[in-house]
Formats: sequence, C-alpha cells, structure tokens
Amino acid sequence: MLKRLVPAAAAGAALLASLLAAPAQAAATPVVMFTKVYFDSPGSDRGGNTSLNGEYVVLKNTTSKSIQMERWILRDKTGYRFTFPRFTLKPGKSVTVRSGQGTNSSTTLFWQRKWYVWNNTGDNAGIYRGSDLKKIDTCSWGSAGDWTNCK
Ligand SMILES: [Ca+2]
Repeated sequence: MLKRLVPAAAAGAALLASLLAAPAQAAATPVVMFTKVYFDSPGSDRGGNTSLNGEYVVLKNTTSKSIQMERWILRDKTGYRFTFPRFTLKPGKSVTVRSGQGTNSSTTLFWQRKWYVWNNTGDNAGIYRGSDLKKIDTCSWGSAGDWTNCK
C-alpha cells in the first residue's frame, strides 16, 4: 500500500516544483531592460529641444550577445511609438533614447519629437520586439520625482 503511494507523492512533488518554478521564470531578467526613465526634464516644460532631450529612457542589453534592435518599438501608455532604426546594442551596453531632435550615435538615439512624450504625472514605457511585438520590458512611474530607475 505504501509502495503505491510513493510514486503519487513523487508526482505531486514534481508538479509542485514546476508550479513553484513558473513565477521565477516569468520574473527572469529581460534581455533588454529599462534602467532609467527621466520623465520630467529639468526646468519648465516649454518645449525647447534641449528640454525635450532632457527627457529620455535608458535601455540596457543584459545578455552576453549583441542585439540588433531594428524595428523594435518603444511605446508610452497613450500609444506614441518610437521605431528603432538599424541599431546594434552590444553586450552589457546601454542606449539612451531622447525625446527631441538630434543625430543618432552608438550610444544615443533621438525620437525626433517636437513635444514631450513621457507624462510627468505618471506613465508607462514599454519595449517590444519583432513583428509580433513581443513585450520585452516595461517601466511605470507615478507623479513623484523627476526620474525612476525602474525597480
Ligand atoms: Ca515629461
């Protein structure tokens, strides 16, 4: 009788282990993650290009491989979208996406907007990959402070 119960108990333990493992997997570090969003640029929001570029997000490649981000989408809660140009994010490196106008470099991309995108009173930033727009990471904030490190 006891012998029959042992396999059932083992199966139960295996099921429990898989259930416990599932949330840990979901919380795995995103391949590209938000490390900072400076949503309320310094000074009054008058819309000058310097002010627009004081508003930015920083995304980091957390993997040991280069990631080609062409056509990835950065999006706010309202639905404004920045589509990445052909851009390689090297292992462990970060890219800053500034809201205003400027010339792209290996470390900084420009949304080329003429007004702010990230709401000072709370918003949500998301980064999505590929044609199916698979969600990679998000960062949310409220009205407190000027920036968040997305933790
Ligand atoms: Ca803002």
